[in-house]
Amino acid sequence: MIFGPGERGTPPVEPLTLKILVAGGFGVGKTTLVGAVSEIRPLRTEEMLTEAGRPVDDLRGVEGKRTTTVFMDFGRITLREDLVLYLFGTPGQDRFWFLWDELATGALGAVVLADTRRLEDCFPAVDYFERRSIPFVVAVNCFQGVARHPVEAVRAALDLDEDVPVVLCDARDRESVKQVLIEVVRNTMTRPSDHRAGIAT
Ligand SMILES: Nc1nc2c(ncn2[C@@H]2O[C@H](COP(=O)(O)OP(=O)(O)O)[C@@H](O)[C@H]2O)c(=O)[nH]1
Ligand SMILES: [Mg+2]
Repeated sequence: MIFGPGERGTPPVEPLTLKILVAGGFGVGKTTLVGAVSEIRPLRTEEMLTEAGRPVDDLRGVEGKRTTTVFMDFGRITLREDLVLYLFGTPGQDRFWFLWDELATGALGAVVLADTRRLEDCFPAVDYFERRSIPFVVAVNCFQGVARHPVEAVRAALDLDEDVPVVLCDARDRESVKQVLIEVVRNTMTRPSDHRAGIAT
């Protein structure tokens, strides 16, 4: 026998790969979340943050430096053998919004991370995905392990549609983040969306 019993009659399938964005305000835990679940060494952005701290004018004339779709976190997680997610953490600083459109291309779904102490920080991300009809899940990062506000209060404060899931998570915890991502996939798959066309296999 060339093939093992489990492989008989089941040709190997190329996994479905989905591009997922991770957005939210500065310091809300995006880098932490991507790092918690990624199977590949996450591309860190510390050096970019240094870059970000410079006066904007400093970037003039050195546009070459912006090769940097690197102004973001990147990670990969195999949710199932046939389902792989590529995670792209979006930059939190307003001045990098010009990168978002490029980043959003082909994105099937998104996580908007929220910190209930600074809920307003995620308004721009919520707006952005609503306007582009990219299905998203709001994940409340429970700093100190506690939900300060019930999920329904967060929903009301963000004025979310009924069909936008709001979940609680700990961005440092792999299992917790996995649950969030499973919710993102479920939310993406159950919604008819033009973005489905962006699925790459
Ligand atoms: N206590 C606690 N700290 C967190 C949590 N998530 C992130 N942090 C910390 O918050 C800070 C900002 O997180 P980071 O992932 O860099 O935020 P980003 O700007 O959204 O990428 C870091 O020092 C993290 O260690 C959390 O769930 N609980
Ligand atoms: Mg970060």
